[in-house]
Amino acid sequence: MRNPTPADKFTFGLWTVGWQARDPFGDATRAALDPIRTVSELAKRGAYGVTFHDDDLIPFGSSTSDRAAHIARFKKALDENGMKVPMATTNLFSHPVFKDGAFTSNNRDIRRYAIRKVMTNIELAVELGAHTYVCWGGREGAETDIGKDPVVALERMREAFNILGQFVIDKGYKIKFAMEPKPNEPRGDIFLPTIGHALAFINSLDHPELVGLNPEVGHEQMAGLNFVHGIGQALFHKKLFHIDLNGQHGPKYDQDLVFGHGDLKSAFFLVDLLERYNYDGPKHFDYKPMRTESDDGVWASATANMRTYIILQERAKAFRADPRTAAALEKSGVNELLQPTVAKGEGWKEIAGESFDVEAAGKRGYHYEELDQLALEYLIGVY
Ligand SMILES: [Mn+2]
Repeated sequence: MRNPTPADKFTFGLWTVGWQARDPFGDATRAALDPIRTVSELAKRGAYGVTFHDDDLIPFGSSTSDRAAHIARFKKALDENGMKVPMATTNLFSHPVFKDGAFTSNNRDIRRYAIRKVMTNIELAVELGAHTYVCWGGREGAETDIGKDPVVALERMREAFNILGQFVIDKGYKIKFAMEPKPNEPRGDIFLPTIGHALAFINSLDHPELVGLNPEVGHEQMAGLNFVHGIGQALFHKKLFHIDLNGQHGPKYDQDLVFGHGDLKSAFFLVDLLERYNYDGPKHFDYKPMRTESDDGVWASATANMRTYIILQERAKAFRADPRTAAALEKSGVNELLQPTVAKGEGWKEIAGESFDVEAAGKRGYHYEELDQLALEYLIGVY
């Protein structure tokens, strides 16, 4: 396989490789990583850029002069390593002030503070050249259904996105928002838990054109949903603004494994879909190196994400190019789905007047078993 290059547009959050591996049951197992080192280590391995939450770069509560110093040395590292910042986001979940949410906190002053915190970091994101601003509402939810009226909470969520939309319009910023759905964790239940919920919500905004999605593999799979279908719907609505790639083994806590290290078959079909539909945004890895790893394991896991994507890309391409695949797709009728159900000029009357041999059509086999096995053999490299 070839090595990753910036042309692949692989990006990593500072918080991913920088995760110190604190979990609900244990302390940190790794030292803090200086973002400057992260930028150079990732650049060395062929990444295109990095992304950040405000607090990843500028410790919460920093003075104005400290903030400026953190930004200056980060910018210098980006320049020296030719690394980009295509996306940024806000930490609205770590500080205790956000324990009941940010845009949907029951406390109005907290809601206003949260919007202000986002606006401050959007200014920095724009300065660093980002075109996407991710919004993950990790604490926007509840543990008890009596604690927050879900209809009213969505009203407040809409207010926040409308204000932020107006903010970027008034400032003339070329940045779009990408909502990241997640069903639960850290809250018992989170509002807008899936791609579908978020898509419906976006249509209720004053400027829906400014808001799309940043779906994450594990977040949909935590809810037992098919990520490939979710991405299919995001593409259908032209809302795939960004993507978070990682791995997850079905419905359980958010594992944030390396891409492909969960449901590998789903990862293969995902890459196939992204490549066929020419997704050209960043391929952003939002994962956590295992808690067992020391520094070398962290960088090995960063490389693993990129290698897995490229391997799956090469396999998917070879699979599609094989005449046996074309024949199997034909046999299964996959291409028949491309044909509109009604021809030009036809309508319900033509359908109503038709006769059809139901019994004969019901006898047809679709040969998906052969097709699926062929895909699997490509995936595991036996072809
Ligand atoms: Mn996750």
